[in-house]
Amino acid sequence: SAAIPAAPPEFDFKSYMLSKAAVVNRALDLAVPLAYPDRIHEAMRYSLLAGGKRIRPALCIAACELVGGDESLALPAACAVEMIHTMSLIHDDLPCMDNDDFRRGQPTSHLVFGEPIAILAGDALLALAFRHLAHASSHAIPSSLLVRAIAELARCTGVEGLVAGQVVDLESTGLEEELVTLERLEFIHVHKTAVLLEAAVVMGAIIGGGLEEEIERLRRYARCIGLLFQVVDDILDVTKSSEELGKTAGKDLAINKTTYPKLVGLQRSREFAEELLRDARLQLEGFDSAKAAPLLCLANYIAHRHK
Ligand code: GRG
Repeated sequence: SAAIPAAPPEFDFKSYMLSKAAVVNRALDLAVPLAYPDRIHEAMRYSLLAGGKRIRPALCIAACELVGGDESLALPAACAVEMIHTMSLIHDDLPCMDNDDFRRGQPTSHLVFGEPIAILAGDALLALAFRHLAHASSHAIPSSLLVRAIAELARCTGVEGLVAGQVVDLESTGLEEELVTLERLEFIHVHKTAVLLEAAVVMGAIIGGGLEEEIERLRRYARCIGLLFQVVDDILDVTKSSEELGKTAGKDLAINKTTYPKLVGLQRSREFAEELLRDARLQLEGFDSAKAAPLLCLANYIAHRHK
């Protein structure tokens, strides 16, 4: 479509993502060695190494590289954000939350290890994220920047971030349909999804030594693609559900939950997604276009993915 910006033709996005994922996977593997007590370490590794798309680590590294930092500088922050993401998925899947049986193509942690160990694996990953960030980066990065990055990650994880999103989401389940307003839906999406993408990008920009103005522009970019991620997810939910209706009678189908298409219709949702993509691209315009290619392609990928 005409709305899709042309990324520099020489930039190979797929190879970029695969190579970043490989680097991150290796670092995550090393960050959680098997040790006593075995079961908890196995549980941490089970979820962490299950093969997510590693979008957040890629965003973190790409932002760092964009402002002139090296991949290796951003790697501990990239791993930390993936640890937080993974722990939030483990807790989200618990019977007391979403009660899901599958995640990243395998049975959920609590089904394999039992609820107590799944909860503790989440807790351990939460603590490890900050330990890993503080420890692994301590020699290469000025401590003032590192402290800023740590504060950013903490804010986006806690009661101003993921936790707030989850609480409002839980409070919205079972509410009368008309009480789930666009405002409430947006609050949930921004806090459950956008904040961690924001932390990933902003940490990368801080650690890479970005100027204040660059950090803020990248923060705005991240907020756009974060919300975009969920709007597209909602659209896919609806389009997938109607395709699969009749095949599946699952609780995951969008018919049971509030989505953008439900509130504003499919057409308006698609327009909103295009607006968010345009806004995200706008934030990248001040940067060298070759250097901004990874973040540009990541935005396009999030907008035009099919699952
Ligand atoms: C953070 C202390 C703390 C507790 C957890 C449960 C909870 C609070 C928050 C829920 C957060 C949640 C599950 C948000 C959904 C995020 C989301 C968009 C997941 C899908 O991300 P992808 O597609 O997944 O990047 P992969 O598997 O590829 O990494």
